Amino acid sequence: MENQMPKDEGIDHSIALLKEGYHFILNRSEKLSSNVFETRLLGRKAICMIGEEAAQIFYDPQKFQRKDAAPNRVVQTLFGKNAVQTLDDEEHQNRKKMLMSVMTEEHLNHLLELTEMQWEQSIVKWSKMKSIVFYEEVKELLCNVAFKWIGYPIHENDVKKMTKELASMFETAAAIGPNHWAGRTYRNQAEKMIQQLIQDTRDGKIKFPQNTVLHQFAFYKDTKGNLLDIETVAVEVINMLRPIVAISIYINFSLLALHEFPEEKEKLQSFNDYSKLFVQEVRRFYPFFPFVVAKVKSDFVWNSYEFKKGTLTLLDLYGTNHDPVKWEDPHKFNPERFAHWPGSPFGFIPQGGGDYYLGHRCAGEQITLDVMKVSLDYLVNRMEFTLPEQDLSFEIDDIPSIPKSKIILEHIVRSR
Ligand code: HEM
Ligand code: MYR
Repeated sequence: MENQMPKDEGIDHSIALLKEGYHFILNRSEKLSSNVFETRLLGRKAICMIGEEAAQIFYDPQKFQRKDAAPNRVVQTLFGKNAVQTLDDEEHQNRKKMLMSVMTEEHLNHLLELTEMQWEQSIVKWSKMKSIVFYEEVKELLCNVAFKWIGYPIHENDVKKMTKELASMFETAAAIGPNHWAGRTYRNQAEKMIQQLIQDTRDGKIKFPQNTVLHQFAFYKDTKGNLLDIETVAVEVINMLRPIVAISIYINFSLLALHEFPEEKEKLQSFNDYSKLFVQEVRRFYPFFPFVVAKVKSDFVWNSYEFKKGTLTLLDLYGTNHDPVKWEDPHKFNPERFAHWPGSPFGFIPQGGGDYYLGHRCAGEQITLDVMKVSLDYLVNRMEFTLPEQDLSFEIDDIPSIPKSKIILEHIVRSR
C-alpha cells in the first residue's frame, strides 16, 4: 500500500529556498513531522529528504542519478559543464578515479607543507598591518596554496584576481541578481585561463613535473583510452582549486568558535587529538553546503511513499547534521560528542555521504580536515591577535553564510 507523501502546499518555493537558506528543508520537515516531503521548486514537483536513512537511499545509484539534476545556475557557477558532479555510473567512476588519484599521502603531505609555508608568510605580512579582514586574507592564502599544489607557480600579482574568480563560484551559486551573474563571468574567465594552461602542457610549451595535478589531469585518459577534452580538464582542475579556497569558510568558523567558546582554546592546548574533534564539530555545527540534488532514476517505493522517475530530489546536509534523533542537543557546540562517535557514512555528511569512489562523496574531505587542522594550530598556538568590537553574527538564510564583519583582526604577532 502506498501513502500520499506529506506536502508543502503552494505554487512554487524556489525563492523561499534561496531566502530561507539552511533552514528551508528543516523548517518544513518539522512542520510536516516527516523526514520526506513533496514541494514545488523551479516550477515542478520536487522531493526533500533529511536524515541518515534518507541519505542512504539518496546515495543508492540504482535509485538516483545526477545527470540533468543540478539547476543551471549551479552548473554555471559552482560545478562547471560536464563536471564529475553531473555524471553517473561508469563515466562517473572513471572521472572520480582521476580526481582521487591525487589524494595520495604524498600529495596530501605536499599540500600541508605548502599550507604551513603560506601561513608563515601571511603572518609576517599581517603583523605589519594595522588590521586585516580575516575571511579575505585566508581566501588569498588558500588560493596561493591551491595553485602551488596543482603545480602552477602563481605570480603574486595574479593572486587577488584568481581568488576573486574562484571564490565567486561558491559565493554566487545561490545568490540572486547581478552577484550571481558576476559569478558566471568569473567562472568563464577562470576556465579560459586554465584551458590555456592545459593546452600549453599538452603542446609541451610548459613542462610541469609528472607528479603534479596539472600534468596528471592533462594526460588522463577516459574509459575508451582518449584524452579528456580541454574544457573538461579545466573544469576538473577548477574542482581542485575552488574548494581549497572554500575551506576559508570553515577556517573562519573555527576562529569564530574559538571566540564564542573560549574554553575550547584551553582544551585544544591541553589535550592531544582534541583538534580532530573540534574540526569535526565545526563542520557539523556551522552551515556551509546546504543540500545536494539528484533526480529519481527509476520508479521506486520507500517507506510506503512513491518516488516517480525524473523527480528532482534534495537531500538536506545541514539538517541531517542537526537531526535531533541522531545528535544529542544538536544546536550545542560540543566537540566531545565526536570522542566516542562510531562513525557513519550517512549520518554526518557536511561533505556528502556514501563512498568516495563509487558515489559522489566529496573528493577533498581529507584535504579539508588536514588544512583545517593545520590552520587551527596556527590560530591556537602559533599566532596571537585581538578582535576589535564588530558584528560577528551570521545569517542562517545566507548561502554561504559568513560572519557580517568577515572577522577583523588586529595586533597580529607570530607566537612561539
Ligand atoms: C563534492 C562539500 C572541499 C572536491 C562535494 C559535495 C559536497 C562537498 C557536499 C557533494 C556531495 C554529493 O554530491 O553527494 C565540500 C565542502 C568543502 C569541500 C563543504 C569544504 C571546503 C573540497 C575540497 C576538494 C573538493 C578541498 C578538492 C580539493 C570535491 C569534488 C566533488 C566534491 C571533486 C565532486 C565529487 C563527485 O561528484 O563525485 N563536496 N567540499 N571538495 N568535492 Fe567537496
Ligand atoms: C566547493 O567549492 O565545491 C565546496 C563548497 C561549496 C559550497 C557551496 C555553497 C552553495 C551551494 C549552492 C546550492 C547547491 C545545490 C546543489
